[in-house]
Amino acid sequence: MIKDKNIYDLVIIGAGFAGLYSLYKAKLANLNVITIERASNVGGTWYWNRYPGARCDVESMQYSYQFSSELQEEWEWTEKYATQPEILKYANHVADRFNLRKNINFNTEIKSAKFITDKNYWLLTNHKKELIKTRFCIMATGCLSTLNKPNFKNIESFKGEIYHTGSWPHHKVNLKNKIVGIIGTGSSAIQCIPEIIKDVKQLYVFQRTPHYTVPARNAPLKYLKGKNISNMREPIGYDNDLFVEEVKYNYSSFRLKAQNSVAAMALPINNQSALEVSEDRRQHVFEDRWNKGGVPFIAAFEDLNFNREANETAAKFVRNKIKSLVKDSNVAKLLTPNYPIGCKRLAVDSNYYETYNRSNISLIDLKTDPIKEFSKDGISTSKKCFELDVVILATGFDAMTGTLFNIDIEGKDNIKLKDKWSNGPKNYLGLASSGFPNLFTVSGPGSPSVLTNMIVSIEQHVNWIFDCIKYMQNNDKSFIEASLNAEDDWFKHNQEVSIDHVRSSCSSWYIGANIKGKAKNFMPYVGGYSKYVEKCNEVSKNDYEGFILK
Ligand code: NA7
Repeated sequence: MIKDKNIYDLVIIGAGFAGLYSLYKAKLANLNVITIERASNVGGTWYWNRYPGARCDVESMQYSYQFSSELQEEWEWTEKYATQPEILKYANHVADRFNLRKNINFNTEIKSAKFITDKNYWLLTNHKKELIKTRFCIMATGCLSTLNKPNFKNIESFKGEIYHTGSWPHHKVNLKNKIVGIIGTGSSAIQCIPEIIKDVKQLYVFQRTPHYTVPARNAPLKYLKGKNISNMREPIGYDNDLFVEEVKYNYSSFRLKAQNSVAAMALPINNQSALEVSEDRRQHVFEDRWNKGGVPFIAAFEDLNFNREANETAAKFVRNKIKSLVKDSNVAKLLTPNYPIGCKRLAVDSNYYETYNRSNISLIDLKTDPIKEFSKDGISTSKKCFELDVVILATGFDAMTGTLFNIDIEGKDNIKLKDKWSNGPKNYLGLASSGFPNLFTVSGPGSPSVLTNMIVSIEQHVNWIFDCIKYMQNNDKSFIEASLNAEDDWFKHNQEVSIDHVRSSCSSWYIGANIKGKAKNFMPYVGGYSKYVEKCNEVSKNDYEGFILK
């Protein structure tokens, strides 16, 4: 790498899990590196999403780094699904344990990034208009970090408090005895509602589309703690009877199972089709998965994601559960989705449906009674005015591209990323986009990212990027750019694999449908994590085939 003390080797944008691991790798490689983070501390999405009930829907023994066996060994998760505060504590622990903080500029936002072709560096500008030069840039900016704040008429006139689940305040929000309205019924609302109902006087849930959710069956993790460890079992993941020590004893084989899977998670696998078993057997398998809890429900049979008839058997099972759990049949009907299960991300909850049996909750169906406007006192729908003390927007994110577009990124020949991607994000392997040399995205569009266990995907991307930088150093290269052909082929492949997949069967943030005017393309790579990794490895083995190196 050409040394010029005014030019960083690498600038990493973001100090969430992708940014932290990138920084760790950069320091290991002795690069002159700085990380820039708009928040006042590390954690990324877990720094911002502090709403009541926020927790990960991937089990904590899997949603954790594996690059350091010491870290893996010493960290003790307390619950099967970690809460947001515990995950944030973990991110802070990682930052301290690996001495990462001194290379992070907090409270700093990058506003623009311009590639200076003749000098072969990126010129970044922060919110204070300071300039930063760097050879390489890693966008560790997260997939769900730009809020979707729908433009409700007169929202600014509301005199009560308004919060968004995705940027919840750091102080405790007092909802005791308040009349609260929550807009949205995605994963965030599904986690939040059963928590806040305990405090509020009355909760109005404004629902546009019902969401499928399965019970988490969260529980404290079990520790043997000093007892004699003999006959350690082989862990498969989501097994409620396992002791943490058993997982740790076999951690590498547990992690390998995740590596070889579709979603980068060790899941109990069933290779049967839902259609080749008897009705009794099918119900038994669904019931068993429902009782054990979590996302393995959608892997109950191997064809739920591809065969609509098979998918319908699972959807019907959940619809029947809603009917049996929600006492008021009209409410149950409104909570029942009519599209394939697993299209929108399957939510994982604790007593979501049961919460609708409480006396202080009302469900408003925005399909038949849409929001007309806000007033100083609350929300008016076409049929009624709701006086509210607090409004919670659980309306999600401008996912995957929103945060990249918030930075004015300009590549070679004055191409802006926003213009290049105006018909949807196009890049090679989700790692780099033609026209934007020496700039990598971690778990961006075009990679499995949000369809997988994110920490595993992040580590794979970051490892690939640093292997690539090392290869460039060893081969005297200072310029890498995805070729147009390679990215066209990858984009085509991406769209092809998504056509028959259940994820394409409804409107969701995966295709940008939640944001007005956003191009509608399937953004994450749905072809499966292990296949994707194989492709990445093949590319690097073949001297970065599909990239132009100079
Ligand atoms: P989601 O899953 O995008 O959910 C947002 C919810 O907000 C969803 O129910 C939307 O209804 C609703 N929404 C969005 N805009 C509006 C307007 N204008 N009016 C009424 N309702 C609206 O976001 P989450 O934060 O819950 O979860 C995001 C991810 O975080 C999740 O997938 C996990 O990966 C973790 P819609 O379904 O669009 O009709």
